[in-house]
Amino acid sequence: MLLISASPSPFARKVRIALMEKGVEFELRNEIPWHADTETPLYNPLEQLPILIPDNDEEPLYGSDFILDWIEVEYPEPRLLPADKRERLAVQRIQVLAEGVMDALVLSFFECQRDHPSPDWMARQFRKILGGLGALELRAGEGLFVADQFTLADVAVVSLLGMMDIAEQQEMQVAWRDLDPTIFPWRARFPALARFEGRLRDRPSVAATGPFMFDLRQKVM
Ligand SMILES: N[C@@H](CCC(=O)N[C@@H](CS)C(=O)NCC(=O)O)C(=O)O
Repeated sequence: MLLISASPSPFARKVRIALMEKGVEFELRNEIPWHADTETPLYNPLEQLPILIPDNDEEPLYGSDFILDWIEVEYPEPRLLPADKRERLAVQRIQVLAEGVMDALVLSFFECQRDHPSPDWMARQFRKILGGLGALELRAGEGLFVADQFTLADVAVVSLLGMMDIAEQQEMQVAWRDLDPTIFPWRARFPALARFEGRLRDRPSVAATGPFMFDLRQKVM
């Protein structure tokens, strides 16, 4: 099985963590989906990573949540979605929040690549990032997100928080600080999320998938 991934991508990291948790072997190929020579459009008409290419003749899979659903069906153990339907909905609620923040983060990152970023657009995405992280902060207890079981909720939030580290190291520092000087360090602004990340940091699937920025050499915006 081949996973086409991008090294900083929180969407791809979710899939990597899920495959590792289930002990599924896969080959990892990192790509930069914005470069002209990327193979991304060969497998995904939406031109986005991650893409999972199963070993059999099945079609390539894209859309990280759909890939996670597929993995849960094909490799049910250990479960990353609780059997209890209410707990399952609780997991999905956290996934929606974490992934909404990831989307706003990516939009914000690319707006910063423009010669003249739109202040209104930046402020709008930033509000979503603060709002989403604030909502997750309120829901982060002192254990895992839902019940006592490591689930796709934890996978989504820990992947998002890795992206916050990248944002803190990149030019988002400047752009976001102008909007709210208290955003960084994010661990001080969102202490419950910081403690959550600390509890999971040494888990093998989390430790092995730490994100790092790629070298974006071609102009995107
Ligand atoms: N909803 C998609 C989002 C994936 C996504 O935004 N991937 C980024 C990399 S982090 C990408 O490939 N972007 C290229 C593009 O949108 O053109 C998913 O969950 O897989």
